[in-house]
Amino acid sequence: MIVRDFHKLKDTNRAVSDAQWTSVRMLLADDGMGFSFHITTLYAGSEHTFHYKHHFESVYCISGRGSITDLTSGETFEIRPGVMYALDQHDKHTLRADEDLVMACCFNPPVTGKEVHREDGSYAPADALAD
Ligand code: 9YT
Repeated sequence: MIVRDFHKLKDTNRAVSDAQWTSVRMLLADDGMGFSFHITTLYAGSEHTFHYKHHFESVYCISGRGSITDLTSGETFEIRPGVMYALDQHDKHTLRADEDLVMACCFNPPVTGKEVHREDGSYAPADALAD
């Protein structure tokens, strides 16, 4: 069994940040679960375009308000506590945080922890990250 506390992990290298978001990786590829599990906070007023071409991702809103636009269909959906979206088509999307958005996210295949967002908004596939 793996038991971890967000409040302890947020001060370790499992917390990854840039100016607009921070993400605590509760589970990563080397935990062997077949998915990674993240608590991601997108800061109020920020906007993000992501395109996880090599991963499926589902995201559940714990707190905050914002929106997500599917950049293929042009549809926009409100994000509020209780709402989940799943990027089952590797959907390119823009997220907007009207307030700090706290999201629980799962990635399949799991993120290794070494990824950085590439210019196209994707993370490289895990086999491209081998040392
Ligand atoms: C909300 C969202 O897309 N989170 C992605 C995970 C985060 N960028 C991370 O942990 O890398």
